[in-house]
Amino acid sequence: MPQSLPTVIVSAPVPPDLRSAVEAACRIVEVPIGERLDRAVPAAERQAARGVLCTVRTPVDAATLEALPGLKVVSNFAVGFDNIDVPHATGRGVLVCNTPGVLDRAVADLTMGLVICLARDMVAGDAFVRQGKWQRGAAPLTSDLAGKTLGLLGMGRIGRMVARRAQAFDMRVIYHNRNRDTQSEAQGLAAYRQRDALIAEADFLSVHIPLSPETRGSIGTREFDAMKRTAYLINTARGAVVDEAALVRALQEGRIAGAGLDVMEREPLDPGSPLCALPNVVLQAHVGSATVETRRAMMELAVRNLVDAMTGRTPQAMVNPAVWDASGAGHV
Ligand code: 8YV
Repeated sequence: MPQSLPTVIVSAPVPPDLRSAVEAACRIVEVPIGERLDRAVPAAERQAARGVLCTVRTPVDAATLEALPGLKVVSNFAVGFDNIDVPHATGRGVLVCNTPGVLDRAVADLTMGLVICLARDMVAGDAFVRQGKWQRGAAPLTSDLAGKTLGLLGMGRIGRMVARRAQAFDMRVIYHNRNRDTQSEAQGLAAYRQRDALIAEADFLSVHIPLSPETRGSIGTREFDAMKRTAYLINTARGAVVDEAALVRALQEGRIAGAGLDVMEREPLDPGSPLCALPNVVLQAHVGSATVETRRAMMELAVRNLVDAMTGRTPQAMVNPAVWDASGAGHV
């Protein structure tokens, strides 16, 4: 008797050709993006599900994991995995995969875009032209990037990619990371600082740390008070690592110069948010990785991770590889 294909839940924007690659090895149950799987998936399909392919908008928390008792693999269409309760997944023998590496350049590009936008006041500059103010005189002067200090809070793949770009703009680059990146230091890419020193010294403080219980709200009043009044905060990582209410207060009171934010505590951001009323803030809609090329590379990796795990091949990018090591090719 032919063996039936394993069931996978797909809640992600998979293009047709990659969907065919999944369908060659799996039976797909489609769920709208962002729906809770423990509510949106019928009971029989929840029992049958062995794999999940989802975006960061799908919570894979304890309740979801309990509701999918046969689950073996979650392939996240993202490098971040704060939507997934990884310790709980590991405890249940569920392998978690993500998409590191392929989005570093796109996120680093956006980070530098925000730095340039703030230093050169480009949003105001655009309005200056459109509103005809140019007819009455020259636009206000702005600031050079050269010679300014970029402080990278977090020196992983993306942090390093930002450092490379900042060097090309003749910025001084300093970083803080839990573990020292001696290779980057030796290459002259960035100099190490203690966390407090980094925050006090940076003209642009750019966040590149993952969201975890330890980092949630870890950049707040204390940090904003320690920053230069002329400094900017850039966040292309996760909104919730910043205490957003404290950030709004610091911006409103002029205790820091401004912020460039691609991510917020709650997304999509409510246009009534005080952030939207602040002229010294540049906002983006969580688009760090949102280029055609990068999203394609992310989806190829996410699909490959899923199909590999479902067919007994070691996936390229595992968050909790111990789960795979424990069960190997017989995982599913
Ligand atoms: C989003 C991201 O996940 O990779 C990450 O961690 O935050 C982004 O790339 C993207 O919206 C894809 O869902």
